[in-house]
Amino acid sequence: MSNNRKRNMKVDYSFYLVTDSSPEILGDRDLVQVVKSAIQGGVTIVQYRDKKSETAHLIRTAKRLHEITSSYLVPLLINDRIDVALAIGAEGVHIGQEDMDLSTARELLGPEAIIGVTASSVQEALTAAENGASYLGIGTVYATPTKTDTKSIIGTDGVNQILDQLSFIRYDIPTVAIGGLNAKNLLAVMLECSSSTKRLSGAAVVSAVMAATHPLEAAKELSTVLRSAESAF
Ligand code: TZP
Ligand code: MG
Repeated sequence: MSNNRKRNMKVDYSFYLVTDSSPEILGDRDLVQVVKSAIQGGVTIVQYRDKKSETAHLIRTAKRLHEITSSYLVPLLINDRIDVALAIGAEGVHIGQEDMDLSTARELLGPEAIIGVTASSVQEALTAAENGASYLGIGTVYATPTKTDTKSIIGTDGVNQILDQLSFIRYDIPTVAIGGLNAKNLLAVMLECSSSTKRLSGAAVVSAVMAATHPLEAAKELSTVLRSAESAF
């Protein structure tokens, strides 16, 4: 994608899909088709997350995903792998606390790239914000079978501690909650994590869309919930 096209892409973090290629979640379906349906259902930003496949497979799949996401003007981020993002010209990356450090990633990807960082504590959030993260993925909100190696289940209290501190020192950085979110609990989470001074920019899901029998319908339902949360503010 050309740099101009990237610059014109306004980033909408409201409905953030993280992919999962494991057979338990994806079954025998085609990842790209599931992502396409999810975008048609309202997903606004996509992270390609695959911790198992080899580099050549990651690059092939990321290229296919990028063709689809670009055609809907939806940004594509790559989990962990700055090299894969560079290879296919993705809009950015998402990195955790154990991945490449933020400033090195920023040097490699440039000022326009979207670089998201996972934060589970106030300290992690402030450090990432100070070092130029484009947005924060805050969680894990609730325990989830999708990511069992997570150290930190922080609940909505933990999310609120981070949002309160960011707002206290007036950091205006987009924030997305992640972990165990679904159509049943999403509205409550969005409302619990908002006040007159703070608000989540969006919610990220894996299984609520990727494991759904009908990803388009599942995405539509979540999108409706997110819109009703927005209109409640
Ligand atoms: N990071 C924190 S929790 C999580 C990631 C990638 C997985 C969330 O998966 P699900 O299925 O939406 O609970
Ligand atoms: Mg990572």
